[in-house]
Amino acid sequence: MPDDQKAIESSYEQAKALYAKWGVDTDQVLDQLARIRVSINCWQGDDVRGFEGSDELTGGIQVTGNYPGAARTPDELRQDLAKALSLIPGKHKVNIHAMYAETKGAKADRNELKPEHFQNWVEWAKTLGIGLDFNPTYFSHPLSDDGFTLSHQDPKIRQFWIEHGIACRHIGAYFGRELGVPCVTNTWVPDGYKDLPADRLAPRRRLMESLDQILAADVDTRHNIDAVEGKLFGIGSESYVVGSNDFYLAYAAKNNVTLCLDAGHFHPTESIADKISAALLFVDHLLLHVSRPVRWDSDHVVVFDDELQRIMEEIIRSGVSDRVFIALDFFDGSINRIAAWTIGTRNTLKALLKAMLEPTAVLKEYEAKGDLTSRLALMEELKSYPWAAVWDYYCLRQNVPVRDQWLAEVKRYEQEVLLKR
Ligand code: RNT
Ligand code: ZN
Repeated sequence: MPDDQKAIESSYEQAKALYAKWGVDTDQVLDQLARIRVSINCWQGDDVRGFEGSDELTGGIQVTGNYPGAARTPDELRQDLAKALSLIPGKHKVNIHAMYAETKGAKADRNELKPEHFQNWVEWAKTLGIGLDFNPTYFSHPLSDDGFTLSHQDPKIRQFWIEHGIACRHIGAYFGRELGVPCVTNTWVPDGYKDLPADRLAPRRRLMESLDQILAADVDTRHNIDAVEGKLFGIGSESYVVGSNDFYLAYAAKNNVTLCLDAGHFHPTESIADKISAALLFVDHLLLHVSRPVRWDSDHVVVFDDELQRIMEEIIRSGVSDRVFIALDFFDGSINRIAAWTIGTRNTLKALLKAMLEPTAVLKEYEAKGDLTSRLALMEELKSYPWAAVWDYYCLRQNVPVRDQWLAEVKRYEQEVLLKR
């Protein structure tokens, strides 16, 4: 056994003993962590370009940076994703968008997309034992150029997008059926105004009616789970977003669909962590877009910050990990894109692990007894407990690089693959 491995194992044993004193079984925690699938956003790999030949990203989202090596083809994107997945412990999901269809040269507009256009993705996912999630693409298309899609005042344009939404739900069900892991199909539309609207109501009513039509299509809910994602503002929709959080919270509760909370889509001091327990009393499932807002941007690579830890703590403390789908949503073109995936996903898993290692029962007991001093004292002391030793051991056991060792692998891949593109 190499020295390094011995050191990791003995640190783990020490950590295990410390957590055991609080009644936490670290072995069990690692089994629990291994059962969680994080949905990794494919669009980090190609700067949200897709394979439709369009160079322009619209919809009020933006990627900056021109780090070399962005994936240009489906095969390159899958190869890069597979590389990232090999550096991340556990079995996960990959989240794709309708614009990543492969129509093999045939013309298929967004409303004509079919499962067969995603067959390569499914076959690839099967070989890796991962699941797929899906998103209709309501941006980067001529019929979204004036900033409206499902809430457009022109019924023909609305109809086009409704058809797209329905097509995507069928594709989602195909993913779920083929892969044996339900697919979450998430609807986000960019619709909104840069400046003050005279009518806030009518577009919202149209959005509601369009969603009703999309969801009325008969799709097997065992394989496809529908989610809706709101937003506070986008670039070019600063004054008004049709699909706001209030709109979707009410819509999801009333129609029993999954509510998507994107960490970057709220006022700066508002935290999605606090929304989880509130929303889950009224909807069955939540989808999280784990992201990091920085000033006006909502999509920086996820780092191990307080917000990330609060989100994961809420999921674990409330015991709702089977009702919350965890997906990532960020895009940074200024750093190595495989590193971006690896950093963001490993951080998400670390925060989950740290939350799972918490003796929550003890904290809740202090709280019930009114001993808020002990509650705060233990919460703070736990921050410096050796959870990182448990993480290192998990990586070792899952056969992925321990600590920063993954970086050398990414650098090698950059030399051998990315810089040759
Ligand atoms: C945009 C939303 C949405 C997108 C992806 C690409 O503000 O967050 O989730 O980021 O669908
Ligand atoms: Zn999002």
